Amino acid sequence: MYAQMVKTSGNGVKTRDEMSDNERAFQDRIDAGEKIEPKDWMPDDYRLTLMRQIGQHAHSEIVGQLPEGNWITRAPTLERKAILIAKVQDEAGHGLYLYCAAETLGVSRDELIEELHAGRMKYSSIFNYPTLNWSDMGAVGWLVDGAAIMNQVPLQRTSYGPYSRAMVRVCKEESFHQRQGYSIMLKMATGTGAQKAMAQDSLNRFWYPSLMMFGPPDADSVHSEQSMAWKIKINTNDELRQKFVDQTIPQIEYLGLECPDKTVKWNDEKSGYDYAQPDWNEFFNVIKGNGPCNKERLAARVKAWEDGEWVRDGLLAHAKKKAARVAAE
Ligand code: BYC
Repeated sequence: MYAQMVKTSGNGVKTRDEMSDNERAFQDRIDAGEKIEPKDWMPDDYRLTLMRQIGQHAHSEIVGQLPEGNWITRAPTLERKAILIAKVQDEAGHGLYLYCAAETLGVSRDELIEELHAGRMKYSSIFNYPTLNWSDMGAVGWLVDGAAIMNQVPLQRTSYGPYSRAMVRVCKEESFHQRQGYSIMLKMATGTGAQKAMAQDSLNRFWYPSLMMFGPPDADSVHSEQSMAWKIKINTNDELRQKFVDQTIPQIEYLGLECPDKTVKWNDEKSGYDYAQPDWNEFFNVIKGNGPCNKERLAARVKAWEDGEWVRDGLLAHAKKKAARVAAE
């Protein structure tokens, strides 16, 4: 159902005159800042846009466990290991809240997972880059979770009730993730020369991919206009990217590291930094499935799903037996 319906979405923003009575009343509720709840009437495209965005967000959380999970066994201390396990576990929880929010729109979790495994649904481009050493755990927490929060804080005000409520909890946990990442970076950047060089190398590799997390430039963003009219998105991709750069440059300076973008310069007029765009050809290539780790990530998810079949079967068999017992009483 998801795949068939998505083909019909993305038809552009309707003017008030083009809207049906239902659509006009719906837009009025959005404009008045009301939350839309699962049983309320909503335009098909609103439902589809949310299924796509929340579904892809859920997939990002689950796939996002892989690059960090890779380092649990090699964390340098017991404390760092415990923190990393907690963080990776949080991501599973975020995936769960988001799949549940998507289910309230009428798409099952199994269906969304099938779409992911078939390569028809996306997940965040960032997770197609490898984590090569321990300081990458710092860069991921600091930059990747930092970019995620920048995007998710406004989403707490998104118009769809279940999504906005899921975001409240996710944001609280993400801010802990961001701090644990910065704490690793601080330790590395103030350590030995070799450790500082590792921190710099991680920043160099994760800077541009982090900027890509906010999506293509506004001029190339197909969904932004309609999503913003429906308050599914609160800010444009470029607005959030700018806020991220403005927040991160002073943090780089505090670490005593160098921004890989040598053109970064404070601009008094716009009260923000001017910065270089990432390579957008690379981004489009990554989201088409051709990034450094796309195949590996998807293969890991498919294997986990297949390996877990006996658990799902066992739970279903148990539920069936229990229901039969209750019925016989
Ligand atoms: N990666 O019209 P646009 C996290 C796609 S990670 C892949 O601007 P939209 C975490 C886009 O889907 C963050 N694909 O789209 C952190 C569309 O293709 P489709 C996850 C991308 O939806 C640490 C096409 O490009 N967060 O949380 O208006 C550990 C055109 O783009 C990307 C969310 O998902 C990308 N970076 O705006 C674990 C937040 N960017 O779908 C986990 C919620 C764009 O038509 N999502 N595309 O085939 C959003 O806010 C929006 O969906 C985006 C994109 C800003 C990402």
